[in-house]
Amino acid sequence: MTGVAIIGGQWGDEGKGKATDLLGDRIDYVVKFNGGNNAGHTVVIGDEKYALHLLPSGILSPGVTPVIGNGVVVDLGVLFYELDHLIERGVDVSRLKVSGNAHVIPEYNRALDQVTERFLGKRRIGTTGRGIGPTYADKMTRVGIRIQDLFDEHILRQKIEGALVQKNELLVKMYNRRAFTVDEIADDLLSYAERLAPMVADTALDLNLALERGETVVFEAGQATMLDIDHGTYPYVTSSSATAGGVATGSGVSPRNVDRIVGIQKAYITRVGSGPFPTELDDEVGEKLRQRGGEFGTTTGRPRRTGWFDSVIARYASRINGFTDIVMTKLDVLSTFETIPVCVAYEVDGVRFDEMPMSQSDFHHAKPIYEEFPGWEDDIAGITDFSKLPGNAQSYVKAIEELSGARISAIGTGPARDHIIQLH
Ligand code: 2SA
Ligand code: GDP
Ligand code: MG
Repeated sequence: MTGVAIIGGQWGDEGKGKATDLLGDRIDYVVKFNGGNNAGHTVVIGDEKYALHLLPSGILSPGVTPVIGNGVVVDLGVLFYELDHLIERGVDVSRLKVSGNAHVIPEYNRALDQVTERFLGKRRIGTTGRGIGPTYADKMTRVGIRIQDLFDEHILRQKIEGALVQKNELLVKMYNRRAFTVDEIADDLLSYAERLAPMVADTALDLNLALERGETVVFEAGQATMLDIDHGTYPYVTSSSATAGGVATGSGVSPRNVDRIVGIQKAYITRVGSGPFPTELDDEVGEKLRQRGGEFGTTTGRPRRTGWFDSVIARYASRINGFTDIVMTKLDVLSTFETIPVCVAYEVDGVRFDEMPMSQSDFHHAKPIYEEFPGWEDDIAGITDFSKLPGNAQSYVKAIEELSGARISAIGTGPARDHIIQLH
């Protein structure tokens, strides 16, 4: 096996960081191919807890080369902040490679992200406010600034000047904010150039050569299928391709080289930010899930919305991504619930939908049709053997596998690295 993609099967925070970390000693490269510091991956190793945003979680595994691919948007201040924190804690970060084609997040895009959300009021997306959307918009309208531009000051200033014509118009006239100058943006970006230079590489070439040598490359998605710009609950999505399709464009590696596509899904489901959520539990049961699961944003600390497992979404994600297998995380969180409902289909105005409705209006009105499973009392935290799970937990996993459209290869039973049942 050479190329492995790790993809969120729900609305994010499924535990992708832990899934990547699990493969740690078998991998040579870990690539982030989409998103930026909106992501938040928490990895627990021994007594140490690491929260990573921009850096791929593979950076924690000795011997692995972490890569920030061309599809990522990079906040340079955050990049060096995260690197310095890891260095302080004794992590070797010297192998990090950053694509020269990745775009940077200039300060005006953070300002625009935040101010647009404020003006949207009730219609806001609930973004992380990190400037992700405006930076991808700039990339598409071809006024973006790339990492490689930092090494040609003349071009850099020209590009900033071009971008600021539009940005300042918006900021000042529309949102009553201050204008940015070319100098302040250029000075900020250039202040990172010297330290950044040795990390910048033709990462697409490096990854293709590694794959030709038969090395193992893991592609770690930020966000998830239901937040994907094309396949998610648009417009309540992030601005990048978080699904398996994004691996190729965001890293410069052919889809032919992705041999295994692992879907990560929790034993229940959560969402941060606005947007439809059929199985949401806006009550004390949802609060119990939030508390037991520690469901608070890794990046913003926002409480995550919680709900029962949604197998319509699971089947949809399996298809869109072509999951070869699924890692189910957080089964331990479901202990002590008397019954555990699972959404098997939706009902919209009297019509049953076994698969994702094509129209977003239907999805907004979808009512879950539940099948109920008996729960279990025992604490299963840290169990590593499937046969040691209570019978009802075993039946729950088998039912979810049946409904999800791909086999379950591992089950998470706690946050730590070794809190896992390996099945295949
Ligand atoms: P953005 O900032 O433009 O990407 O926001 C657009 C939508 O995407 C959602 N989004 C996320 N959802 C779950 N987890 C994310 N990462 C952090 C975490 C979130 C946090 O790991 O906990 O700390 O709040 C993430 N990043 C973006 C976002 O909520 C919007 O709905
Ligand atoms: P990511 O964005 O998909 O990488 O996920 P996050 O790191 O944002 O959120 C997942 C959270 O669940 C983290 O705090 C993990 O430490 C934790 N976690 C992962 N797997 C398990 C598990 O099997 N059980 C429990 N209780 N926690 C887990
Ligand atoms: Mg997360």
